[in-house]
This record gives sequence, C-alpha cells and structure tokens, in this order.
Amino acid sequence: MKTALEAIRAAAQQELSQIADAKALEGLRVKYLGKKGELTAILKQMGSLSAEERPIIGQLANEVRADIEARMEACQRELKARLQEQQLKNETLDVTMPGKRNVIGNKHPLNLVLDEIKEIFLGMGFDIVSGPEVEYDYYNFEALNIPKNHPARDTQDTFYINDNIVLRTQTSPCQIRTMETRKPPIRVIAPGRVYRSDAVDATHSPLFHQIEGLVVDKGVTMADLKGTLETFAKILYGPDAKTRFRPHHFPFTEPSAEMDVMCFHCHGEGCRLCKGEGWIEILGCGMVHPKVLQNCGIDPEVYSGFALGMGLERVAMRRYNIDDLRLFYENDVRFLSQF
Ligand code: 2NL
Repeated sequence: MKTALEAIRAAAQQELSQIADAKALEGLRVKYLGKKGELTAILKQMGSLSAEERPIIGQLANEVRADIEARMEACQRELKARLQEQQLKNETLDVTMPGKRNVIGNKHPLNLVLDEIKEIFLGMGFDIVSGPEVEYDYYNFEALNIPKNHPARDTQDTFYINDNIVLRTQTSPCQIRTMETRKPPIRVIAPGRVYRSDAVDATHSPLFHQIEGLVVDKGVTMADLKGTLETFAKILYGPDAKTRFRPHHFPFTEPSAEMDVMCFHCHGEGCRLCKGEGWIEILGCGMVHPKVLQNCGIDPEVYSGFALGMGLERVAMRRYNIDDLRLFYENDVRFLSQF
C-alpha cells in the first residue's frame, strides 16, 4: 500500500508538470482526489490493514493528499498568472500608432444656399414657419384663390391623395395657416419640400424645394416689396447686383411680378449663362390678393401685404454653376464633397 501511495504521488507530480489549462487541472483533481479517485480508492482499503500499519499508512495517505493539493494550488496560481500575462499582452495599446481620422461630412449644397437665404430674412426680422407636406386641397389651392378649374389643379400637375388632400405644390399653405393663427404684423418665410407631377429631367423633379415669404401689416405697399427684394438680391448676389421687375400673373397676388437680376457673368451683355437675355429670373412676387387676406380672416380694407416665392434648386444651380438638377438628389459623394 505504501508503494501504491508513493506511485500515486509520483504520477500526480508528473502529470501536474504538464498541465496547460484550468480544465485539465480539474480533470486531474477528480482523477486523484475525487470520490472515485485513485487516492480515495486506497483509503477505502484501510480497513484491511493491521492495527500497527493503519496509522502509518493513514499518515502517509494524508501527506500524499496534502502534497497533491498544495501542488495543485500552486499550479492553479501559475495558470492564473499566465492567463493574466497573456491578457495584458493582448490588450497592449500602442499610443504611437496613427489615429483614425473621423470623416465628417459637409453640408448639402441645397442646405448651404437655404441657410444663406434664411439668414438674410432672419436679419430683416422674418420668422421661419413650416407646415405639412400632405396638405388639404383648401390650403394648397382654394384659400390661395386658385379656382376649381385652374390648370395647376390638373392631375397632370398635382399628386392627389384623395379629392380633398394633395401633396403641397408650394409652401404657401404654411403662410395661409400663419395668417389664420397670427395677427399682423406678420413677417415669415416658409422653406420646404414641394411636389409636382413632373417627369425627371435636367430641370424637373417631382420633389423640389421652395422658399416663400409673406409680409402683412397696415400700409404695406409695392415699395416695401421692391425694397425688401432688392436688399435680398444685393446680399445674396453682392452689392453690385442690379434687379428689375417684370409684370406677371399669379392667382394669389395682384399686381404680380417676376424679379430678375442682371446676369453676373456678362453684366447684361447676353451670354450662354443667361441664354442671351442679360438677365436671370430669380423669383415671383406680388401684393397679396385681397381675396386671400379675406379667406384668412384679415380685413383687406385695413391690412395689405406682399408675398414672394422662389425655387431653391434654381438658386443653387446658378450659385454653383450646376446644369443638372438630378445631381442634388443622387447623393454621389464625388459631387457632394465639392461644396
Ligand atoms: C414662384 C412664385 C409666388 C407667392 C408665391 C403667396 C403666398 C400667399 C399669398 C400670396 Cl399665402 N402669395 N405666394 C406669391 C407670388 C409668387 O411664387 O415663382 N414660385 C416658385
């Protein structure tokens, strides 16, 4: 029995020296010290020993067990230390490595121009208002003095959700809503997405952006309209910008006009950019039609106002010399990163 115990001690020692991980160590513990382990098997045979042998073998068995336990503990400590060392090695941070540069995008050209226009009007005391893109026929057409048989209402031009609801074709409904809820003096601009049932080409898109403006107060005249819009043009195109107003027609303004700026490329001579005209149209405008004021509960005998509307894409195309509208929506990074 004594030799059997010494053999167990030697075998355990030998196996422990080759242990590579915690799982193997646990296997070894079961093999020698477990309930069905080799050492336990020996202890179970103690009953067959003589009275003299029993304490000697008992003591030796305890020694061997304590020895194996101590070695296993040491082995476990070593495994743990090795694991920690490995972890530290894996997590080493080389602070001298070059950093990863964060790619920060830039503003979309339409937003660059929109921000500029907003800033100009904010500087003149205007508020910015917004409203639904899915709009009642009433706000988009009826309130704006666009009668039932007007060509703008044709299904060719407008997206209908149902008989009463459309995708707004202009941002004027925001201003109708503003006149309904605010009392004059009113000075607002309404930028936003608008929709027309157009096929896509270089100058048309079923979705585009518009900025409308509205001023309503006592004693507002055509002179206020001209002064405000000339100031706007001089800030947007530079102090030398020359403007002219041409008579036009809109159902919601009377009188109505379109404003041109003198071509900043040929200075009125006529060139490719202005198609030989010398002038470039930039917006439509006019004095708010008395019926429109009335529709919003504003007495046209007491108040008057002017309004304007412009297409954001057209302003941006001229500003950046872009000849195809589709570039704004394709979001090709090679295009976008140029601004
Ligand atoms: C254009 C012309 C225009 C308006 C929009 C307007 C709004 C209200 C009352 C009266 Cl609430 N008028 N808006 C007025 C004149 C022209 O837009 O060429 N747009 C792209």
